[in-house]
Amino acid sequence: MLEQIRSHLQEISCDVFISTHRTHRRYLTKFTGSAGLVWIGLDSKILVTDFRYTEQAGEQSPDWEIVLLQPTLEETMARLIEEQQVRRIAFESEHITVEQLTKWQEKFEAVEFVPTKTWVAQLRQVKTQEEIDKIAAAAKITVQALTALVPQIKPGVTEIELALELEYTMRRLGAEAVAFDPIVGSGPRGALPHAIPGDRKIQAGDFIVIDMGCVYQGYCSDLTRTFVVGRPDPKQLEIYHIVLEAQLAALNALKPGLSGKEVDSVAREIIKNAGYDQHFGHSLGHGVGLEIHEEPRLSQFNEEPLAPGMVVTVEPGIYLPGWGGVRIEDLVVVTEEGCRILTELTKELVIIE
Ligand SMILES: [Mn+2]
Repeated sequence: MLEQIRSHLQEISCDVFISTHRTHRRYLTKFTGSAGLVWIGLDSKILVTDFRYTEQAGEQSPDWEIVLLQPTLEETMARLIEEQQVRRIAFESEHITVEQLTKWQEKFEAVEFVPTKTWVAQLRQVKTQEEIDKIAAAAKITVQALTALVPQIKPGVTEIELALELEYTMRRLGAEAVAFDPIVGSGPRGALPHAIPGDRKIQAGDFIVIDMGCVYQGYCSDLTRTFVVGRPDPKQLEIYHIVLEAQLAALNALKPGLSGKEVDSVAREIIKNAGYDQHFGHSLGHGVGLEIHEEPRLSQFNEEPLAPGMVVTVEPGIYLPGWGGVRIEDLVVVTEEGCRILTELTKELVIIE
């Protein structure tokens, strides 16, 4: 991946690419510390970090030259700029504050700071086998935790209690953290796509949307299922099966070469033909990796072709204010022929008796 960054550097006549973004730093160097600067020159690769982390950086990033940050980031950069005779520095305009940039420009008057976007985010879209294995392990923990929760879903239990149980189970199964606070939306609250679990008690007749994920060795997972408490009524069955049909059709269609927009459209058409397109107000899916939401998007705004090794969610939903909602989400890896589901768990409507 350094070759791509170096070729970008040559295209815009820069000497160095720098990044202070934590996730990018981890992706490029494997260093997990909370502070540091990645410095990639045409023939140098340096990780600048402070006293707290130099030993850890040496262990995690043995192929990188580790430079001690001292006494400040700017003083350390000044030494590197001098040593390497740097004239033009490429920086990440999406991740550097105006204040930081102004400080650099004032301190290094002879250096030109050139804004760049998405170089690392682009690289991160296609996962290595090692990354896919970690995401798959996170997905497996997530599936196990939700499976273990099902017998505990019953009238009288609150959304908060269910969310807490999920967090605890995922950690106990080996997750290092939750990827995001679990979403548990019961009854009418299921109409909020990102419902914050509350004191509401589960009742007979509820649909319950549960959306959850964990982090395993830095990598995230994402899974949603919708359950019904007691016998579903005809409207619940209708909505559930429209969402399921849309989800299965998108999974079936998903393959390299199709754009995020095309895959989104497969699901959106089905929901539209059923008359509920106004109630599917989010995109079909998103990339998952070191971050829970990353490129590529399965949305009307992504016309880039998908490629093998990308990991995305497929999560159509229908949300009816005052009534409730249904979302069904799987995490998949794009393969040569189509896609492989990492969150293997039934999608038949599970009826909680
Ligand atoms: Mn998701």
